Amino acid sequence: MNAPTYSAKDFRSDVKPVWCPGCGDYGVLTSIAKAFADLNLAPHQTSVVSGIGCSSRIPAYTNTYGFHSIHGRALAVGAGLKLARPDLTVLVAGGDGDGFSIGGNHFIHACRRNVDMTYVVMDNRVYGMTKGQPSPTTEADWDASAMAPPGGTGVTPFHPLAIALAAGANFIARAFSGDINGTAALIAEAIRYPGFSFVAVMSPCITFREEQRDWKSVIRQSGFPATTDPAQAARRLMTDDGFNMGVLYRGGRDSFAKPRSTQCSIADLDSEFAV
Ligand SMILES: Cc1ncc(C[n+]2csc(CCOP(=O)(O)OP(=O)(O)O)c2C)c(N)n1
Ligand code: SF4
Repeated sequence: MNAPTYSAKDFRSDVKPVWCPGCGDYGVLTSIAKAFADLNLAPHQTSVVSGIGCSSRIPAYTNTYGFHSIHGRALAVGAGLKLARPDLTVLVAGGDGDGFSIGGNHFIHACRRNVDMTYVVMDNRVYGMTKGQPSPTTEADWDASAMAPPGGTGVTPFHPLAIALAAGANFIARAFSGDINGTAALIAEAIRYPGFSFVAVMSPCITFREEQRDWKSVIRQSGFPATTDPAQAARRLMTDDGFNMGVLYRGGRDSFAKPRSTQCSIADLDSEFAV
């Protein structure tokens, strides 16, 4: 008998998203489902783990194993899941607030540790769920929300791709939520790539950052092929206007594997807790 093949809709749950109509996260949800299907995975071979935020609602909308965890801790949960179930495809997803603010330290160390999983960040440069506060990726002079200080925060934005590169991520790409097929292809490649893969998706919050609707007219495919040289990747990032989509960097590090001495079976665990 032939192995069953699944379509993107098999990776969608019947829970209807509560996102605002037009939110970029719809496109990312579709791309994730398409990537799983294109990789010929089955729902029981996949998992989606998130933190808290509008974007972090995504496990409810996927038909995979899922864990809607706590704010900023999705990568720790995802790493634990991957180490316990190395056979499972682990995709961690969330927003820029969740991943780079409260979760910033986990982000750095997930890149450094290089567990084989994929991190998809829907970056809208704002805290959408809590109604429009500036996030670590918000432009320093953005003050269009009642939640932002007059004149903006005045603080230089965090550069997630540069931080990922410096901290040791093995695969780094930038995508745009409006390009569903392109984003799905980048996510599929990130999943296939060994080690910690980071896909930064520009995903507009049309409610608190209405001007992000214009992203679709300024994004472009990067004219450069991906590089395996971190110094070249760094130069490109530092001279980039932030609108080049595609794979930036493919590294050569081995994925983190749990040392054999720390591996144990369910029976070993059972015996430890026996009274
Ligand atoms: C410990 C903790 N602190 C603060 C919050 C409030 N909170 C919920 S979501 C969120 C930010 C979400 O922003 P982001 O991750 O960018 O997601 P978006 O809603 O924009 O998709 C914050 C600060 C919380 N839930 N838990
Ligand atoms: S508030 Fe923004 S991020 Fe949240 S669902 Fe609405 S458009 Fe999307």
